[in-house]
Amino acid sequence: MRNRNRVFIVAVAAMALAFLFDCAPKAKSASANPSRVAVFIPGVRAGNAIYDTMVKGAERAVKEAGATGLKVFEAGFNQAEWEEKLTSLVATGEYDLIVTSNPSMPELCAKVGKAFPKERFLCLDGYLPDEAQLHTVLYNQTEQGYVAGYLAGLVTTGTMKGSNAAKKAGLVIGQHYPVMDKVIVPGFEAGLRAVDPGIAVDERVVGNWYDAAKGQALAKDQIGAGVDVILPICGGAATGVYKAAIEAGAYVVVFDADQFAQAPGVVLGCVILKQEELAYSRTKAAMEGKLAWGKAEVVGMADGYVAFLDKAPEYIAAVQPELRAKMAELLGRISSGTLRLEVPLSRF
Ligand code: RBF
Repeated sequence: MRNRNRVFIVAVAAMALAFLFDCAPKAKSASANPSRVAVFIPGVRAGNAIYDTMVKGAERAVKEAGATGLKVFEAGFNQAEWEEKLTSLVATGEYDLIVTSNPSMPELCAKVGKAFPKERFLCLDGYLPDEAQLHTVLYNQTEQGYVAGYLAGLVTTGTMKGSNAAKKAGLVIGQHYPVMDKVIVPGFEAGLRAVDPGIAVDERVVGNWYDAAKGQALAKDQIGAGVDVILPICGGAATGVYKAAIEAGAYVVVFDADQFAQAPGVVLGCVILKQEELAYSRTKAAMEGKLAWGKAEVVGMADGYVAFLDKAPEYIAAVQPELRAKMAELLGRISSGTLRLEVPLSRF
């Protein structure tokens, strides 16, 4: 009996040891608790709030975790080079988590990841479910576009100093892509038309995310054609849009970040993304082994990740009280769930 017990105990111990040896390397592997983090910027950081705030958020998470410094890699504006640059970054073997942002990145990360099965990718501002190496988080840009459109609609149909009789709003975009064409633009148009179905949209494309001179020329042209309020979604090229609006006494509604300081009195409202908070919380979760890989999230106004800056003094100073009352009413309908603005995920 004793001998049998001993044999049994030894067998169990051996099994436990085998189990530990088998599992320990996996549990410590790059993928489970990534601690070596690199941010891949598909563009440049300067002048692009959405990338700058991603770096700030990831930096905070890495610092708090006491991990060694965060690598920040700027891939530049030539999109044809991004795949090769991402591959080279991952192939160094020095990073087990890549944090990146924009709707084109999930597919690229999934493709590059195939050759590096232990690598993990956190893709903000993008959506791709069921990729085991990825976690993606899409912003509800139906809401973001709608709120921007509603403000622009109130302004172009209203009696503010720079508003004209034409019911025309402008949109200046960096380039076409599915989220822009199927989520943001329809959201913006729906917001405008909720104010007045007769409002027209004048849409122009810069063709890149940096050319401020082109942004300025496009906005000037729009204003000449009767546009009195413009939504620029064109990265660094937006500074040109601000310039054209300042010169002509027209207005701007802003996406993504607080840009009131760019042109006080001209920038009327900002519908922001809490990209820094998102980068921080999801990078932290990844480093703690708490991020669900293979999952695609959508976050919006209800979670606080999309927000209209209605408390900003610049908004209160620049926008008439009756228009602000209408905005407050809209925000109330969204937060109460009376108005549901969902992302048409099946369309892309
Ligand atoms: N937004 C920027 O502000 N700067 C950029 O350099 C930039 N590059 C982009 C490149 C691609 C391929 C795509 C699909 C989007 C890009 N965006 C950029 C847009 C950004 O992801 C987001 O959709 C908008 O900022 C609106 O929230």
